[in-house]
Amino acid sequence: MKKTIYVLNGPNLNLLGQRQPEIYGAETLADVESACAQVVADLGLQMRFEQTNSEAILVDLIQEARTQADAIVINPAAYSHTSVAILDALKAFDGPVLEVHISNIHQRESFRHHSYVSLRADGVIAGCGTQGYSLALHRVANLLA
Ligand code: CA2
Repeated sequence: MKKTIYVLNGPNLNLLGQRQPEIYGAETLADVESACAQVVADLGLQMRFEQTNSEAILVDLIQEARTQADAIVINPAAYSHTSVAILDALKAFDGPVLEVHISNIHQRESFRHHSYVSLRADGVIAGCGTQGYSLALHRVANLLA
């Protein structure tokens, strides 16, 4: 049975590739999903890839992952910097959690420097562009092996 990775994306990431390419690059979220699907297949894993603008839906997906997933790769977007609810949900998940930020949040406004999610994440990748998802999936595969 293949292990399952939930790849979760927070608010406004549906706009990837449409605005601010100098910060987030030119790839769309559909491009990121395709790249992740290829990596996951190469690693012998399976994934569910989701994006939502809703904090509540993100919490629901993380709760669902408790029984349906072996690991989580999450770009919580702006909720990284605000959401104790997402942190609490991730704390109830037993497997590896990798946090991804496309941009280097530490090089940006000070309010982006702190992430609640990092308190739970087993690893954080920031500033590697959309390649960060692939890096996170490789790390997850190592942690699950
Ligand atoms: O660098 C990242 O991946 C972020 O998680 C992206 C979030 C931002 O709030 C975090 O501080 C860092 C924003 C995602 C919004 O993405 C857009 C993409 C194109 C156009 C507008 C927004």
